[in-house]
Amino acid sequence: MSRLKSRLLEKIQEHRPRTTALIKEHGKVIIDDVSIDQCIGGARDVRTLVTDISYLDPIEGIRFRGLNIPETFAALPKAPGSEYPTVESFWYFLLTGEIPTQAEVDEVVAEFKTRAKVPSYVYDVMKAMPKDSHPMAMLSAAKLAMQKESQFAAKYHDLKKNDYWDPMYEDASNIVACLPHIAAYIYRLKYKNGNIIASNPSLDMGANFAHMMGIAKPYDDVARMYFILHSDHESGNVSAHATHLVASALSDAYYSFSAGLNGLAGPLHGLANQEVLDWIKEFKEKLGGAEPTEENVKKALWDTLNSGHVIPGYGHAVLRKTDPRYVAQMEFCLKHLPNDPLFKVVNMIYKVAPGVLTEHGKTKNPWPNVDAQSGVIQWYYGLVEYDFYTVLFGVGRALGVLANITWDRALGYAIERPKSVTTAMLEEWAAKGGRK
Ligand code: HAX
Repeated sequence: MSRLKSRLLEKIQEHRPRTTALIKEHGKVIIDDVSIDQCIGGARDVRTLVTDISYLDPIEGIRFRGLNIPETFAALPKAPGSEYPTVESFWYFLLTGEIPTQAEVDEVVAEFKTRAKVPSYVYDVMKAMPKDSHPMAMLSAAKLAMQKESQFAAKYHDLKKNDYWDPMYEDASNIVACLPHIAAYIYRLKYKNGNIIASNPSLDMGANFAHMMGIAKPYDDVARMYFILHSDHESGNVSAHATHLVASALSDAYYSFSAGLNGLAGPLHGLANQEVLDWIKEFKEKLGGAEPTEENVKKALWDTLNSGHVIPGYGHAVLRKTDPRYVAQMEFCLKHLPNDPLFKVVNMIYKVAPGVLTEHGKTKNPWPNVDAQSGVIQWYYGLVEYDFYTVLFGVGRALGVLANITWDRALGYAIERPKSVTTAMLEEWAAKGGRK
């Protein structure tokens, strides 16, 4: 057993009595109540999920295993000559909650190379899809096609519930290791005439992804930063929740993660990074060569709102301030591409949009989220095919959601089944002032 897996097992064994005690000794303690607007309005703020992988505070933003973004970047071992930690070190951290030593990271890097075996039929599935298929449909189809590789599906009949986490961990690790290969393949197949670049087994995940994409340094660090930043946002967001929900039926990690990707592909969720670039492109076309100014940005934002659409990259279901993932990427831009014209437009939108959205008066959070900034960096390094951006998000998101469902199985979380009510019931309880 690898050091990561045996450490994970120790952590699971330490953790199990806490979950058992909560259910057995404190199971009936009330932690929340639910109002009609939460019931109709997407269960916002209703506390009915448990995860220890990450926690999202409305003001402070994300903490991965207790560390905020700068703390996470500072604490984890870096790739040689790199500003950012390896993705492999972050995977170890998400699974165990511990900062790995360099030797432990090296072991995961080596292990991922043996796991990164994408069967040839998966490439055939992607090749067989229509040329104009969305890259997210290709990514999801590739993952779903690989389901027959699932160790969980093959073994669970012969296992006790306490051991389910083991093949789940194996599947999760294999998916994480294979994803950069599949993503780079989609990119080169779709946008580079199928001119595929073979993997370089001497590189860590971030560097190998940059290599397979055909993008020079420091794109290796961009990849590491991007995958880590997009990994997790506690388990209530659509992609994490969809993955968790499907896994709760004991569906394996391939089925579950493919479902998560399908949710990520929605414009209110991960596809927003594509929509942001689309919005900027349309805005620039309308300017017809004129320079962007705060005035014309403001007018374009109002035009979008008045046509009944959302401003992509702004607002959040939980956050009530600028997303720290936005800030982390902005700091990267300030260091590496401060004079980039697209970065300047994005900054101009940042200056104007919160005021416009506040005046518009609908959104609870007028500040930017991760997706408002992420495309700029990709564009700067030559990745201008922006319908690919959500695939990058998906590769990162795998880390969080797959660590999460491995722990779901370890702690024996139940099949998810919230209760539905009818409109007539809500009307009756509304008239009585509550469900009495
Ligand atoms: N532009 C215009 N209106 C907005 C808005 C925005 N950026 N954000 C929210 N609103 C509107 C909502 O559409 C809603 O209007 P209705 O009452 O007419 O339905 C109202 O403000 C209240 O919404 P809210 O409570 O503030 O926000 P929600 O929790 O319902 O939704 C969303 C959160 C992220 C979906 C929302 O802010 C949005 O649509 N943003 C734009 C799309 C986007 O950037 N999505 C990515 C979010 C981050 C993420 O998940 N990345 O993957």
